[in-house]
Amino acid sequence: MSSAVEFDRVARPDGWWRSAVVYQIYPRSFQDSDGDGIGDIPGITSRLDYLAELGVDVLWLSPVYASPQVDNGYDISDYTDIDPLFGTLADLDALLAAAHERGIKLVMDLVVNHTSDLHAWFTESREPGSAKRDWYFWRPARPGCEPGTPGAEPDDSHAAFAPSAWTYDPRSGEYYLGIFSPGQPDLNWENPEVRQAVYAMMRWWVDRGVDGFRMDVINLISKPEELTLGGPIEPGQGSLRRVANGPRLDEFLAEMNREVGLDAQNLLTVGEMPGATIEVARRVTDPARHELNMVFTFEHVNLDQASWSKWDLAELPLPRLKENLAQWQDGLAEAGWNSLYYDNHDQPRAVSRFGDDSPEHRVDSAKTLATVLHLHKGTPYIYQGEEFGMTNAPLTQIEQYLDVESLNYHSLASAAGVPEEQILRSLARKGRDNARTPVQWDATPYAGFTTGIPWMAVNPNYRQINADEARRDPDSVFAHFQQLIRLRHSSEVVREGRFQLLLPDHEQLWAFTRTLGDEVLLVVANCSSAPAELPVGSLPDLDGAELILGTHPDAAATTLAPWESRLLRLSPPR
Ligand code: TEU
Repeated sequence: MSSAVEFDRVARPDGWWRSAVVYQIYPRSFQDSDGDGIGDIPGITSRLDYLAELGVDVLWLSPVYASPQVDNGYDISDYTDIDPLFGTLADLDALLAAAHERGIKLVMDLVVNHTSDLHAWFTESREPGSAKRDWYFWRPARPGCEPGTPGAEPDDSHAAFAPSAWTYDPRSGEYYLGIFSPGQPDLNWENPEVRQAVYAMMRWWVDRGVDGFRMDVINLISKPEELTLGGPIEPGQGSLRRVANGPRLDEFLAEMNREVGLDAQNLLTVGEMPGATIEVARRVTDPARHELNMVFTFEHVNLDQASWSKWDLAELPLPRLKENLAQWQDGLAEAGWNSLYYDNHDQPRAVSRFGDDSPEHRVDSAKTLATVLHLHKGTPYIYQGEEFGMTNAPLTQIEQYLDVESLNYHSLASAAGVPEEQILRSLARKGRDNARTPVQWDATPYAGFTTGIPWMAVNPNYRQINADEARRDPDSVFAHFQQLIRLRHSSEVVREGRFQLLLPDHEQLWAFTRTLGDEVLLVVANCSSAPAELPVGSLPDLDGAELILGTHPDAAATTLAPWESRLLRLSPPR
């Protein structure tokens, strides 16, 4: 690997990430600079002033490493080089320096549960008897079956994005494990050589000046001893649930922390953990254990489904969503730390999923959802475009879908006889493609994202919904996010105050307090598209309360308008 280039590092005082707001960039859809229709690193650098104006502290970059793009970069073929699609290492260094100049930190996406099948490690591992054979999971065909014939896979597990988690390799006559897809073979973390190679790569990025890592499906790296994933299971999340939170997870994370100096250098670490429970999160984020700072839970984004297949749609009553976030607040109140998010590159747009993206209510519901999330305790994550209320895209035909997960679901469900309109309904509501349409910068062609033809169609509502319009409107969603970010920076009670859910069963109102010493903040939010009466008797005394941030001017009315929210500072106890 080339020598590290010394960089001026921005200060990273102890626990700095507890008062930070992180902004996730999905580079492919953020800003194109060279007209090829695909976002790139120089494009991100050109938008740093916008991000500084928003006020965010950290950028999380989805993968820009060398990759054949089977899963849009979550299949890495070289961890220490940049894919030409996105630019060069020099471009990345320039972005890092320019971000640091603005006091903005940069966190890389670490995808080390698996590599690409084109990674040199895997190419070597494919050779029977090679020194890297044990860097991946290889198994013989099922007993009594001819290798390479249908049904000869070691077991019947599906992959998240492919019919089988096992792929036959004629080179050795054996099968390798790819929990996500054949293009993403799982690394064998039981092998210390694998772990040390990952740690060396991480140190290389730290020496280059990055400020931390978002760790992709990091709770899958320790897999159950007996690897058989069991019988036929639902496509998608099924396999993950069988291999998550294995017996050596804490050991590996603590070793990584030690070997890379994650805590020693005050790096931000957030582990994406499908299938993680509060108990796992409390352990992993307990500062005394020196594993990770925080995790991404999936519980709240798996509630609007009738089974553990995300495509099996279900309505989500507000009390269930409130309850789940409150459980995580309570579960990590004494030790550990929450991350706070609604959407990312894998989830549909928040305002369409949890809010009301109609022209009448989109702005207020985007603001109110943001107030609720950012006033919980933890580190908030903003996904590109969320800050000005970008919505799901009008995806009505399978030809519009590009994501490997969507296309795999369509293929499997069609083969299983699921009606096309039912498949398209599920894709429209939950497909990852919703989050991957180009960022809508302004009302010029292709929303200012590219001067070429965008890799994915721009949402046609870009003329009404774009960053330029939002920045110029003092009552925009963008302006609301700026205020929320400023609050987090300035208010100790927002950062550290104890959380208490109120009105848990109310179907419209989301209400809670944050308390630190004598200071009590109250959030009361109407998360519905109908007016809601304030149950004054069931709330703290509002007499003398001060409106800190609201969506509507009249903060004294006893009826909340649709999607009206109020952040109030209660008068101190007399
Ligand atoms: O996602 C982890 C994961 O569980 C995904 O299957 C996600 O839950 C699903 O797509 C929801 O619909 C991470 C990355 O964020 C994702 O983009 C990658 O595809 C995946 O890991 C494999 O690296």
